[in-house]
Amino acid sequence: MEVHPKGSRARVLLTSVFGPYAQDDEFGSRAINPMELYHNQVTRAQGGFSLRMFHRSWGIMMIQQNISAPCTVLDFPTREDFAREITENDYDVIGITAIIVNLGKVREMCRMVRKLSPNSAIVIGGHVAATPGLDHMIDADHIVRGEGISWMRQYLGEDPEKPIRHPNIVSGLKTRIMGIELPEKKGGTAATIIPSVGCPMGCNFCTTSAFFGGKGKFTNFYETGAELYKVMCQAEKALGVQTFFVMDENFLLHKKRALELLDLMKAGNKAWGMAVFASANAIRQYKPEELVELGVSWIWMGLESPRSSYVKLKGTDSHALTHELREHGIRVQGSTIIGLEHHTPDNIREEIEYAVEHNTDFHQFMLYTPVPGTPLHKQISEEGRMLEGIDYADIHGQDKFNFRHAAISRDDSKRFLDWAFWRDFERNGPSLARMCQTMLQGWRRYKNYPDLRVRERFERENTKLRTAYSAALWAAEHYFEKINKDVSRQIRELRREIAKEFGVTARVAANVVGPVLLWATRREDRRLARGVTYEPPTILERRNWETGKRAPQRETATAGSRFSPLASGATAAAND
Ligand code: B12
Ligand code: SF4
Repeated sequence: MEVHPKGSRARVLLTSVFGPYAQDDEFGSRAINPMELYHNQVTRAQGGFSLRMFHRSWGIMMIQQNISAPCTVLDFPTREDFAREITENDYDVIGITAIIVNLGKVREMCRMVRKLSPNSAIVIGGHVAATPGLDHMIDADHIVRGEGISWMRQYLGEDPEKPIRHPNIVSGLKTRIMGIELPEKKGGTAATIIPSVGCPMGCNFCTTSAFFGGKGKFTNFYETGAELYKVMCQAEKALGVQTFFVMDENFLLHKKRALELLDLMKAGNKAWGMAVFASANAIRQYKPEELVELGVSWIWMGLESPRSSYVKLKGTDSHALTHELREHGIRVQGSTIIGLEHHTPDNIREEIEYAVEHNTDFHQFMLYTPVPGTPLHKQISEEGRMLEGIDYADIHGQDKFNFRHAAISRDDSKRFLDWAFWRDFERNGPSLARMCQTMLQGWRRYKNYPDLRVRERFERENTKLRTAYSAALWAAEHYFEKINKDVSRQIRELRREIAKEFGVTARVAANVVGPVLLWATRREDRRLARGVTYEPPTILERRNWETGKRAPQRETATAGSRFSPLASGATAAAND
């Protein structure tokens, strides 16, 4: 493999694609595809109750942490920010991370680099690299498919096998719900931990699995529970966290590692909480008490469809599993696919109804979408069913089909998808209220549990039940009076149960702060109706920079920067 002539002395910029994102533009931003996990694909029909937050570009953070070259990470720049950064500094290597929807932006950024920083080598990584024929669509020097840390280390002449150093990552930023932006205090947000990339289950539509080798393959950064424990202790110390967002496509599948971690948590007296992704077959390997002891407080699980034949769901009654997990205080985020091959206009409503009946705390709906690089894309292409002329920017599963479905038209695919989101909200109420119900159930079951760590975690997590969440429930109850009286009544009962459990504090919080939250939620609804959108802050972080720092060598391309560059590890977040 080619090694950069400057090796580890090369100055490297790693950047995500430019925003703003939540708008329609010629570079591929789409209003329907904002840079927000929950609002984009989970709670988008929940109006002011939608959970809004941003997540950093973890892939490039991981790479930055694991090379010894002077390296800048530029996250969520505007075009002007990007132009300024590559003009004010001499970068030898400019790495751009992107997924397929953002191909148009990658093309534009390559064009800008050739013009503003012609001596830089351009490296493209992330899922966009799976696009067939990408090398003819953009002007880049290297297109990297799959795992990027080892690639970049090799490219810089470093040892690709060195142990992986984990960056300290605050999982979400600028969280907003019910019209209020939550204060960001140290330790208040979970830390993201990335134990692996890829997933060996190899579901036919899954891009993450396909990108890192497909069925049976994945890359483990931390093989053992002990390695993971060390990384978590490091994050606990640096970020002051007790909760972790474990970004592993199927964390519970690796039971030996999870149980070793549990032993160490017990020995170290760690009352940690964990949000994980896991398939049903992986979850069923554990007793609920084992999951609770491991700190699992949130599981993202694929439900797909009652008639799908995915191995991960074989033999699972997903309704019963969801119910059981919630009874143990584990919040469930379900994920259902709309537009599977067997769906028809006649059965789809019934299938959506079945999905909604799970009454998960959160529910993601996505269109069945053949994405380049997956077995599904190969199959549908061979069958001649891929639609021509669909912009890559529109292949994100939240708009319309990108293939010819046997029974459902493109326009109907969107109508059914939108209906699924709406129906889940109308029938089950705001996710926030469902979450409170799960938390209360968990508290009642585990408040006297023999393992002190478990009691401590529930105590910690449930502090909010008696304060902010009681107020939020008061607001939700009154908000839903006009939408669904039944849901409103259920929320009132839940609020009363919480008050019974936690006494006067919960009642006062509900009655005093509740009306304020109701007002703020309605105000947020009006803002959203006016078309207000949210954008992530631009962030710039430098590492090993002292050796690579240079005085600006060219004129800046644009006036005024919206971020302030800070040295290693510091975060500048100054949008607007
Ligand atoms: C966090 C996340 C997000 C965040 C994005 C935050 C951000 N800053 O971009 C949010 C929630 C906003 C998001 C949104 C969307 N996402 Co998303 N997201 C993820 C998720 C869950 C984790 C990504 C991650 O950090 N993984 C861990 C890191 C370490 O892995 P990685 O990013 O792949 O990086 C590795 C390599 O790819 C490579 N690499 C990455 N970048 C670079 C750069 C260089 C230079 C090099 C050399 C190598 C390299 O090296 C890294 C280490 O090995 C993935 C699923 C997953 N498990 O990966 C989906 C995923 C990336 N998202 C996906 C999609 C489709 C979307 C949405 C379109 C969703 C939608 N409509 O519902 C939107 C698009 C938003 C937008 N406007 O761009 C798809 C991408 C599909 C594809 N083939 O392009 C994925 C794979 C999920 C899936 N299976 O469908 N997402
Ligand atoms: S179990 Fe989930 S992450 Fe794994 S291949 Fe299937 S869809 Fe992808």
